Amino acid sequence: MNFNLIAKRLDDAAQQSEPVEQISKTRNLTIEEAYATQQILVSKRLLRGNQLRGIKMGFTSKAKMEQMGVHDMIWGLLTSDMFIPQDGEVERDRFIHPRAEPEIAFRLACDVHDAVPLESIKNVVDALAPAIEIIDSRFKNFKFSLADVIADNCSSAAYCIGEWMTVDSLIQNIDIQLLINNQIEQAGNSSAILGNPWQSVVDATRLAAEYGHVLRKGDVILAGAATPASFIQAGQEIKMLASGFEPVTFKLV
Ligand code: OOG
Ligand code: MG
Repeated sequence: MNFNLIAKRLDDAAQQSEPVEQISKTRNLTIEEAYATQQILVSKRLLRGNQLRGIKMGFTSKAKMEQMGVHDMIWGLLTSDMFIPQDGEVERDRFIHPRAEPEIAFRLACDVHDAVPLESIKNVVDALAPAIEIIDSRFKNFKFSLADVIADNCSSAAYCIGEWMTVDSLIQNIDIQLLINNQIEQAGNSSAILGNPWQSVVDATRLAAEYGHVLRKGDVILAGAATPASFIQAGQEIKMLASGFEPVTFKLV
């Protein structure tokens, strides 16, 4: 099966909310091949008129790596059709087996072509915000190898961003909770994200530069979840609380 065919299968799976077998059951893609497949997959979304909105980092915390059984940082692309407005609603039927996880979002102040070190990372970011990501693996039973999940655009499905705050807002060592219908589902601390969520932005710029992906002013970077993800169902209100920030919330309908 060529990359284009794999990308088409994954794109159809997402469009039809029907899971597919893991690629790794029949073919072991290298990491480079998996990212090449991801590119083709995302280009299909762009051809339908969607726009690139930034990137999401994955497996930047031990909690997430252990939950999913993979052990390397990954990155995927966010597109305009994935955006859920704050206090908005999103339909359950758009997804196969959606899970929600608490995230921290960063917004780029300028185009970024090169890797940016930790010392100067705040110069390229103009705002940060609490966020919730919906991940929805296109593979059966939400099971995958590292190459599988990369090819599947890192399970990207939707994201909701709370109120943007200045870059001086404290995001290191803050408590984070994911609530479903006002019950605490997941609790963690932002320092679980690579010791410091800013490090995830540093790694995002490094990986984007390595793969020749230019990050644009206004692009969003999701730093990766600090806690495991929770399955969500129609009728639920999903909320993220981070100390010092306004809550972010949406409904799955
Ligand atoms: C892959 C996406 C991981 C994160 O925040 O670590 C991710 C998955 O768990 O299906 O978004
Ligand atoms: Mg995530």
